[in-house]
Amino acid sequence: MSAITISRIEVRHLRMPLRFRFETSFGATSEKSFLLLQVFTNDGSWGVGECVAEDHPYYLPETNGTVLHVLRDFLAPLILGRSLASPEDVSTLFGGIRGHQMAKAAVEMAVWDLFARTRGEPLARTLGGDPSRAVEAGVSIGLQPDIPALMSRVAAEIAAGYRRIKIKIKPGHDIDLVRAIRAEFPSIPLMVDANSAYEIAQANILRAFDDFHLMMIEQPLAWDDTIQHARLQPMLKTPICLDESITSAEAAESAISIGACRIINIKAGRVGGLASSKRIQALCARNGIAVWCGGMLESGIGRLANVHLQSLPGFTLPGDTSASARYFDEDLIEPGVEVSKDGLIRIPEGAGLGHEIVWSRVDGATRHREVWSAA
Ligand code: OSB
Ligand code: MG
Repeated sequence: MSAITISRIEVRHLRMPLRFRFETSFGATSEKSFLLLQVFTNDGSWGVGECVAEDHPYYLPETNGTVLHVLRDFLAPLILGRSLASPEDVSTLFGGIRGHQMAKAAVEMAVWDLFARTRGEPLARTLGGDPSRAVEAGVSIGLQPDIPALMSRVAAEIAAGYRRIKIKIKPGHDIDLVRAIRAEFPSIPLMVDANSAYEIAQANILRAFDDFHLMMIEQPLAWDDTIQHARLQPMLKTPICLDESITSAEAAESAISIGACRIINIKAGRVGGLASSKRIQALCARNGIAVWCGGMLESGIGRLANVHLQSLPGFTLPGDTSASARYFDEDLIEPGVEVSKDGLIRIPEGAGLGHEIVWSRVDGATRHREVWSAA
């Protein structure tokens, strides 16, 4: 495989209306506001990466503002004009910059797409995955105004074929929600995500979930405190899954070594990219830690990257990758990501991400654009 040199980077800020209001313990949104990054070579080849940062630092510290700053002032100058033998070179180049995983991942994922397109193969193959694998789709349901509203959402998603239901919880909106769902759906694969809304002093609430055979509790405690999760896990029968706390392969290794979780949610954007995701997946496989692919309400572009990532063998649990049409009236890709009646997603066979990007729609959603070129 010949080396690739990136000569130009184009970043855009897009806003797209969501088809529903999505509420978590850290806030609510009805709009997807994100950065899209395209890398180009001198011969006109390109790749695209979607950044998972949001407008605010309530999920993790990065924001669209910090990402744009770090991209413009640090990451773009490091990568422009540099010869890359493989996508793995990107994280090495960025090694001197601490944190800013979402900013790094946006560049890295665009470079993976560029390599895959250049080779004329699906991203899944470039990643070393099995492109014939069927991806099991789960769904993440936000906090609802009341229990009847939640029950109708759950029923609709089960009817749509999703293989696992995740609901968001927060103090005061937790056990009652699970009890109501279990009364009507005693055996559906079910889990909860607290987005760090609890403290270990509330372990009695979290222990009450043990009666409802949940697949897992996702990130119950602080985003930056795996020690407390390690204290909590032996108090529960329900496995703890970490999301926010896993920001790198090193963080995953530490969390596993102290027993802070039995399951890990991998989001390429949160862990610095796809190479880091691969490393975490392999580490988890060696340690008997189950893995699934998280989601960040991505447009079709980031959504397709998540589909390809799940071609890797360790992704044995249904992920938060749902159909494009669930989120957007008009996604940025054609066709959208589709979920079959039995809850499966097929990995696209075309080069790179594999579906057409509708650039007129990208243009329509763009609010700001910057272009940086090699000196
Ligand atoms: O915690 O997994 C999370 C969305 C935004 C920020 C954090 C999370 C989520 C989701 C949505 O749960 C998953 C999806 O449907 O993309
Ligand atoms: Mg989560």
